[in-house]
Amino acid sequence: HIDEVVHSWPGRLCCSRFDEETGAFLTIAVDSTQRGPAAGGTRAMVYESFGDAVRDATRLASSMTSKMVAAGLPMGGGKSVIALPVPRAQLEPEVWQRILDRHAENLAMLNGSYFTGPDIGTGPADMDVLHQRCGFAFGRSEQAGGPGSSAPETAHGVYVAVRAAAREAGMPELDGATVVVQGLGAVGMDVARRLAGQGARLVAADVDALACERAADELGARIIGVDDVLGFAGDVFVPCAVGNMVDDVVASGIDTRVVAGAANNVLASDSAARVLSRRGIVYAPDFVANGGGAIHLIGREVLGWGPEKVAAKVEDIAHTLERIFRTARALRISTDEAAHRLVRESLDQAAA
Ligand code: NAI
Ligand code: PHE
Ligand code: K
Repeated sequence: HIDEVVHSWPGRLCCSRFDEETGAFLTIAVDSTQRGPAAGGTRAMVYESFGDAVRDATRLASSMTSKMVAAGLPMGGGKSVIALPVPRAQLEPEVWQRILDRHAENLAMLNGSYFTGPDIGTGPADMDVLHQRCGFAFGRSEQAGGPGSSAPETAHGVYVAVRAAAREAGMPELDGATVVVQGLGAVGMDVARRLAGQGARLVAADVDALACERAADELGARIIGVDDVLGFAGDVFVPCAVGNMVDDVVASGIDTRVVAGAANNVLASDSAARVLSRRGIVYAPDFVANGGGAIHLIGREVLGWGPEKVAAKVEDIAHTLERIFRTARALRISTDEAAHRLVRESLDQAAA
């Protein structure tokens, strides 16, 4: 596994540390610092192997580079992955605090070439701790002087992306459209609420029964099994759980006209993008659709923007996507290839 990572990742630095006392394996990947210090969240979850954790960190770090470029933010891409011995919810609080201490030491060692933030398994309260220990963390709680959770602006951006992709697929309105939401966490639930507000019919799945209950009660969502969500017939598929869900086989079975969501690295391979494209499914590239969180964190904490400016920049995701859709149509390439092409052009221009 490590071999595969080393040979295929074009990034700058990937460093790992095993903490014997807690059994946590901590990795930080810095993909690029070309445009500014690297930034990207800390993901804390259970992995099948340490190799999987390193691979996730490096791929997610590269996606952060693309996300920053696509959103026009003056930052590079990085990511932290903490492979936990048991799920976060089952960790004793002292054990988690010790893991955060180790992570803060690692961040301090990178000394500002990389700033972290929240991701799956971490939130503003953890950023409060990391910031207090070492300073290199975005997304502190408002009580601690930070801008608060990135999830609402991420959800705002995903909503904008769903609307733009639906327009491209010939659906100017979502009233009565069937929208299939995978994952009802901080982002998924918020997106679902915004779509329900537009009259969409919600179909949703989550491994967490409580989250499903809330979506059914509050939003009238029809709840389906987590294994049924990927091929469910509808108009829009909104992945808001974990990544690597859509490989070539899944892409061949997706039964919606649009795929637009929050999950980072939703496509397991480049070829999955081509399968979707061949089937006429409009895919909003993940690193564009889910840029709202980065715009919120970097906008508020690096660029000094207020909430209104952040919201306006998040609305611009629609224009970025329209440009990508036009390029894909003109060059007869997938939207994912078109998005990567725009990122490469922008990086090359800056380097020239
Ligand atoms: P979260 O942890 O609050 O929610 C994820 C939800 O997915 C949880 O409710 C979980 O139970 C559910 N889930 C996990 N595996 C599942 C499965 N196999 N099927 C169905 N549901 C499953 O995380 P959050 O913040 O909502 O993020 C969602 C996704 O969006 C993640 O992939 C994250 O990396 C990405 N993202 C989040 C941003 C943010 O600002 N929060 C920004 C950009 C991307
Ligand atoms: N983890 C989120 C993302 O993937 C939010 C984030 C953005 C965290 C930028 C840190 C820096 O976009
Ligand atoms: K989180």
